[in-house]
Amino acid sequence: MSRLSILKYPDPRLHTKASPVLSVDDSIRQLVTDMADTMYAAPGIGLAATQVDVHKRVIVIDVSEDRNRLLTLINPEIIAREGTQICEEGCLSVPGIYEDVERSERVMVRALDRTGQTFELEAEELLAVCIQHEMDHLEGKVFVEYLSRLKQSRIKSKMQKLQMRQSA
Ligand code: GNR
Ligand code: NI
Repeated sequence: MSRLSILKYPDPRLHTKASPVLSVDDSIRQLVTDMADTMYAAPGIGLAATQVDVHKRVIVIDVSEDRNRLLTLINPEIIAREGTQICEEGCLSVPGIYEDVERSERVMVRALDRTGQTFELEAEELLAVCIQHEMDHLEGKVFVEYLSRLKQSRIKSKMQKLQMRQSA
């Protein structure tokens, strides 16, 4: 198990579109283990491979209270969605920023699990939000891109100042 470092907005690598996983092999399972370790340590409720600079369609999520229900989604697709909800979101790649984002209320997702088997999952509430947030990362999209240009530029300069201080 090892913890991976998380890219911070506005790192341009966060805008890379991830490629499908061609075969769920041991290297993918190792990536999943390391991503889960990184997510639990952060702590966060989800992590997309994009955030650890691996541009493959792999997501880990755990929205359980006891942090013992790891969900792995490989090559996820949303096959149905309905309704809308607004949730205050945060992101491990944009630390300290929490803003409301509108998402679908319920989603039906099809994905591969750690063994390469296809499964379907119906999600609502926070899990549905998290799945949509993580799938955006795989498309190279960070949640702040839903905010006004003014908010985005304020967040960008705040993050840049923070990183200047941290690297000084
Ligand atoms: O830890 C996280 N919390 C969270 C809260 C509300 C909506 C989405 C999220 S995902 C985030 C972890 C993260 O950045 N995943 O990409
Ligand atoms: Ni995120």
